[in-house]
Amino acid sequence: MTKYYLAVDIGASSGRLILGHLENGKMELEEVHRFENGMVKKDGELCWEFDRLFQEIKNGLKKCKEIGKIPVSMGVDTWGVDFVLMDKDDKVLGNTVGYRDHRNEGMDEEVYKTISLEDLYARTGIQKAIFNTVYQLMAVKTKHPEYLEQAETMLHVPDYFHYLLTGKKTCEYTEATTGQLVNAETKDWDYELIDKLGYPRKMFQKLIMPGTSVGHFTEEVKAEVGFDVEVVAPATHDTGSAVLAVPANDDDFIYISSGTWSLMGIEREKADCSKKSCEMNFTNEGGYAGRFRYLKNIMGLWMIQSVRHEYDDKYGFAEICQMAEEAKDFPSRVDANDECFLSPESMIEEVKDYCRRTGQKVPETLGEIATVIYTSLAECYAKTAKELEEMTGRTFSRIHVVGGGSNAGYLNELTARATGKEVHAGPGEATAIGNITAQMLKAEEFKSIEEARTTIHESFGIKVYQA
Ligand code: LFR
Repeated sequence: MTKYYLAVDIGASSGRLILGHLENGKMELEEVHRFENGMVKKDGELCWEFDRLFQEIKNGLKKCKEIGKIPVSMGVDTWGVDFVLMDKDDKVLGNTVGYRDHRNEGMDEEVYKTISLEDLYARTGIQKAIFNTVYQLMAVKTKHPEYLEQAETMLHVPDYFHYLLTGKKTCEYTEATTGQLVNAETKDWDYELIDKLGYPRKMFQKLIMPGTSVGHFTEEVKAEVGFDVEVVAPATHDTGSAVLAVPANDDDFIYISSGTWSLMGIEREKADCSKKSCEMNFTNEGGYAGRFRYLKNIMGLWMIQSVRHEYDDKYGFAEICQMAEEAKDFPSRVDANDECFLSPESMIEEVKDYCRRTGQKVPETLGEIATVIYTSLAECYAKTAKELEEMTGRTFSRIHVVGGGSNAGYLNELTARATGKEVHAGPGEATAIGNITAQMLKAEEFKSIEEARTTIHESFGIKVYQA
């Protein structure tokens, strides 16, 4: 009997349910369901539609039943930092606001009244991003203190879906670290910090590590989807899952997990919470098996996704790449890490405006705009690679690009050229593969991460771009 494992991988722009199994020593994937995602405006706030997403998860589960492939286990991964607060009756308090909403503006200054940026970094090792949970909770405390007063439970997004599936409240470690409230040394909630900031201690659930069983389906879910299965937490932070699926076992490389964001960095045994690292704004996110992801957030393909959306999604990503290549000599560049690109009214106007403000030629066509974005991203990668080498005192000879963005051939070429390093692109479904891998490790289908990564390398085509 084939043993299937199911990954529910929900990113900021789409979600999917993917079954994985081993056959003749190779990992095989089968996508059973895919759906759109994105933040929508509600009462003037940018919100996630968790009810709809949960229905999509159940629709995907029903499809597993229909095709007769009931998995051994399943797990959910999503983006980081976002959460729900629930009251004593487990009712969600307020809107399910997403991290790009403007409520966080100015919340850094509010937090620094209690603890400085440097101290926050020294304790957590997490880079400053205005949307980290630590700042979002300050926005709740400032704007809706009644929610914090009523809150009994805080769950991050994957934990919330695990809760809806099983009725069990857990907080998975890798996702929790993104919020900037977990101590990098103890790998547990930093309760002292939580107390200082006036966030109710009781709402933080005990942390569990990836590979831990959460529980079985509730009676309602069982009745609706027609079967029961064990829910096993993967590295529920999508980047954590993606990096687990990087197809290499040496350490002579930098990875880029390329999706809505580009997360560029290396794996490390210990966090670097030094002042210098803080100044460079590198982060130490918690990973599978207690490893750290030392990386930088780069705005990434969000910029292209947003531009594409403004053209009513008329063109596919491959077409946009092609148009960019045709306009490849367009000279302007933007800082792909500038906060102005985080949540602009219009990405097209923001890119044009940036070029205008900085005295550069203003792009007009889709191809020109896309070329500005792609070349700027590649330059940002090159700068980040240098910074990583400076921080570690090492050099790295290649870059592994994993995730959906690894299909952007033109960007891979630009990256190889800008960094002077070989680019190895793929697998595109790294996040789902990493999610499945954590479940397979739990089930002892793999004996070690090394064995899993070798299998991943042998199972999925990897395209090499020479420097
Ligand atoms: C990528 C990601 C990044 C995180 C950002 C916001 O999908 O999880 O790692 O910084 O989304 O949560």
